[in-house]
Amino acid sequence: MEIQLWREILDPYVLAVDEIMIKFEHMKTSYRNKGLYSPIEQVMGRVKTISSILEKAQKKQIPLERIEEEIDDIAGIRIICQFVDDIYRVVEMIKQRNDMKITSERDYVAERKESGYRSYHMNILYTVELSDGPKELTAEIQIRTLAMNFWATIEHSLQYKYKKNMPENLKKRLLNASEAIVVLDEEMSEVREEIMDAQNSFQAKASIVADILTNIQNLYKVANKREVLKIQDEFLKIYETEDIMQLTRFHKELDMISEGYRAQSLK
Ligand code: 0O2
Repeated sequence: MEIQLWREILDPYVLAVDEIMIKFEHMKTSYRNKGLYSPIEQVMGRVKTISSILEKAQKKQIPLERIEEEIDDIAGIRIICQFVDDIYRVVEMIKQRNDMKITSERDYVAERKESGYRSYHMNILYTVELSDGPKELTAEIQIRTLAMNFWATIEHSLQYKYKKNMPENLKKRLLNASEAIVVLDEEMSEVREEIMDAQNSFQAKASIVADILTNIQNLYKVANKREVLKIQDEFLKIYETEDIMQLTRFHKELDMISEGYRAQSLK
């Protein structure tokens, strides 16, 4: 197939990956903006390379004209979570969406592959709007923890290096490592509440500080400069104490001051 034709085939998948990634990134930031823990830690995406498509087509004996129908991971999205429970929360979130129609799911977290690979796979139908109208295409979403991703990345490079001839002792070591990853994920889940508390209070503090700084910046436009400098000094003193209660109280007081100026400006 000519390069130009490949470009025509792959372009809609590039758009799909970009759009889907933005949507998941938005989910992540909307949790964080509310000062909440996000089950999504990281979002990645890629369109399969031409050589990788050809390799898969050859392996699965797919004729070139049926590539789009038969290869369902031309568009691939990877969602990385901190904890195993988060994987299932993300799965539920995807199921609630109207713009992603799930066609199949494979839970390699509950039942890992022979290689030791663990991840949750979902195939979806997604519609992109092109210059000549809408196009529905398939995409694969892989959802896994940071630890599962670490294992899969290393194993993938070794698979690439050895092709089908991975030495038996290396396969065994990878299986052992995969078991260690299961234990690591379980251990992390045990301390999940504590980790989440720490992260939640970090997020909450970050969101309060961001709000305070925006308020101070806006006050510079409407209030007396000396008064704003006094507020700013007070904020810095409270910030240094690292006392979240004091910071929250200051945040509320500042909100009232800003509200007062806003009301005055409307008169
Ligand atoms: P790349 O480079 O990741 O894009 P199927 O068996 O087809 O019904 P499955 O398992 O979802 O269903 O499909 P497939 O084609 O075996 O695997 C799809 C993708 O899952 C792979 O993409 C890998 O990303 C990942 N994967 C599946 N099995 C393994 C494994 O044993 N080890 C690792 N590291 N990854 C795996 P590709 O095609 O490898 O390409």
